[in-house]
Amino acid sequence: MKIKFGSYLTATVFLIACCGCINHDSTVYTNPDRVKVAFENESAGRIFYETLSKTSPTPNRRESNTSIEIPVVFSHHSHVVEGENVAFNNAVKQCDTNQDGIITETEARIFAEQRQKSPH
Ligand SMILES: [Ca+2]
Repeated sequence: MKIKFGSYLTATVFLIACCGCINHDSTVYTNPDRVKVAFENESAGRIFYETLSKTSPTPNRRESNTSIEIPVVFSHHSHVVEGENVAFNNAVKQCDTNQDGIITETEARIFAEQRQKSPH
């Protein structure tokens, strides 16, 4: 009986010692280069940038958290923060419907209407 008690005690101490044994926290900042884009005219650029500034996600909405845990043994927490360029690149991708690298005034107006209906 003494041996069994000793084994349980050793196992309990081992498990307590291993709590959070492997713990990894990371914060990743992503801010890729802005995609190159041209505007058909000044009005197209103005409409695009005004719409982007009004509907761009706030910094808090550009963050995501991921956690992976195996109780007692392993835990990993990842925090991803997206920079301003991510929102810009997504807006260009949405706005430049024919993907020719030039945003026309028509595309900018359609983009503005879409963003007004569904901001993000
Ligand atoms: Ca285009």
